[in-house]
Amino acid sequence: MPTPYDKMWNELNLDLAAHEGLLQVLGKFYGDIYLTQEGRLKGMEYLDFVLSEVHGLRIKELQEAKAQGKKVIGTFCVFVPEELSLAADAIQVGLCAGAEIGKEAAEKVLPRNTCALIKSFVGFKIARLCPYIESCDLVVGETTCDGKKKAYEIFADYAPVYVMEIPQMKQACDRDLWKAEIMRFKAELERVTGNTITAARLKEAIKLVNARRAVLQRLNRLRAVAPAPISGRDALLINQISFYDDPVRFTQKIGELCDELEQKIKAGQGVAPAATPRLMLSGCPMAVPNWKLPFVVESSGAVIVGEESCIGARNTRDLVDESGDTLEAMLEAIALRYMRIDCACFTPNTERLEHIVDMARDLKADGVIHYGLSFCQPYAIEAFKVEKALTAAGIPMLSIETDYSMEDVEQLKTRVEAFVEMLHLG
Ligand code: BJ8
Repeated sequence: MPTPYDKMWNELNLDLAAHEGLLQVLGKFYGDIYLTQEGRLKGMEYLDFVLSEVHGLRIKELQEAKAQGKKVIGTFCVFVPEELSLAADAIQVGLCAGAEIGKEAAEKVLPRNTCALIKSFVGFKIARLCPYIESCDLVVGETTCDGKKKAYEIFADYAPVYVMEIPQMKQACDRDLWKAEIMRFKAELERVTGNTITAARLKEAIKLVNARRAVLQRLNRLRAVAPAPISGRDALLINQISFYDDPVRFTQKIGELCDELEQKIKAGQGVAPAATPRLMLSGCPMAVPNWKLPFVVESSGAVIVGEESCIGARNTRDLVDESGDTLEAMLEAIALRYMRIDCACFTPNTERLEHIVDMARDLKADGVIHYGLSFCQPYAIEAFKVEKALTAAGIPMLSIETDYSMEDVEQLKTRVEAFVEMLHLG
C-alpha cells in the first residue's frame, strides 16, 4: 500500500518491499501486545502515535534537520555520551535492533550462534530495512562484548563506523582510558559536525539529558506503588522510545503521563489487582520491537514493575553532576557518570548485584526474571551470581534465555506461569 513516506524511504535506499513487510509485522505485533490492554493511561496515546510513526514522522524530522546541516549519530549502547552529540549540535538516536527480520542476511556474514541483538543490527543494515541507520552520518560502536566488538568490523563495510573503547574494569587506569576515549569522541564529533563543543553548549546538553533521565526516574518511582499503576509493557515502550524521540518533547510528554499516574495512584487504581505478583526483569536490553517476554509475563498473571536493563533503570539511574562550569569539569563529570554503568561486560561487576537487590526491594518485587539473549555470555554467566545475591536476600529468581523468534512462546509461558504460581503459594 502506498504511503506518504515512500519517496523518503526510497531516497534513503530502503528495500521498500521488505520494509513494508517489517512495518506490517510491527503493526500486527503492536496491536496484539499493546492495544489489547485494558484501561491504559491517556498519556499512552502519545506513545502509540510515536510508535505508529516510528519510520514516518520521526524520520521526516531527522531528514529536515539534516537538510539544515545537522548530523545524525546512531548508537547501539548506552555508553555513548549523548551530551557530547547534542553539544556538537547533532541528534543522537539509539538504533533499536530488536527484530528478527534481517536474520537471514546477517547469518551470511556472522556465525549463527551470535546473539539476536547483534544479528538484528547487522541484518537491518545489510537488508536495508532501517531508515534510522540509513539516516546516520556516523554509527558509534563500542568494545563491550566480543560479539559486538567484532561485528562492528563487519558493519563498517556498510556504514561509517566509529568505535569507542570501553574499559572492562573500574580501576584508576581504566578511568583514565575512558576519559581519553571521551576526549577522542569529542574530537570525532567536532570533525563530523564541523562544530566546536563549548562549555555553554555542553552545559545545556547535560541539563537536557539529565531532565529526560529524571522524568524516567520519576516514572520508576511511581511503579513502586501497589497496585502497580502502569503495565510493564507500557513502561518498557516508554523507555524504548526515549532512545529516538526528540528529548525535549519526550520529557514533557512523560512528565504529563507521570501526573496522570499520580492521579491514578491517589484514586487507588492499578493496572492489575493488588494481589497480582510483582516481577522485575533484569539482564539484557529489550530493544524495539522485542516485547515477547513482557507480554508472556503479563499474560501469565503477573505484572512487571521494573527493568534492570539498559533499556530501563541502568540507563536512567545516574545523572551527570551539573555543578561544573568549565569544559574540563563537565567532561570529567560525564566520564564519571558513564563509568558507573554496571554492564555485565565489566569484571568484577558487584555493583550490579547490589543494584538488583536494592531495586527489587524498592519496587516491592515478589520475584525477578533474569533475561538473557541466547549466546550472550556476559549476562548468562553473571546470572549465576545474580541468583545467589537474590537468594541471599530472600527474593526468588527465574532465569530465561531466549531470542527474538516466537517459537518458544508456549514453552516460556509454561515456565513463567509455574514461577508465578510458586510466588502465589509462597
Ligand atoms: S552497556 S548491556 S547496551 S553492551 S546481548 S550485544 S552484551 S552478546 S547489549 Fe549492552 Fe551497552 Fe552493556 Fe548496555 Fe553482547 Fe550480550 Fe548481545 Fe548485548
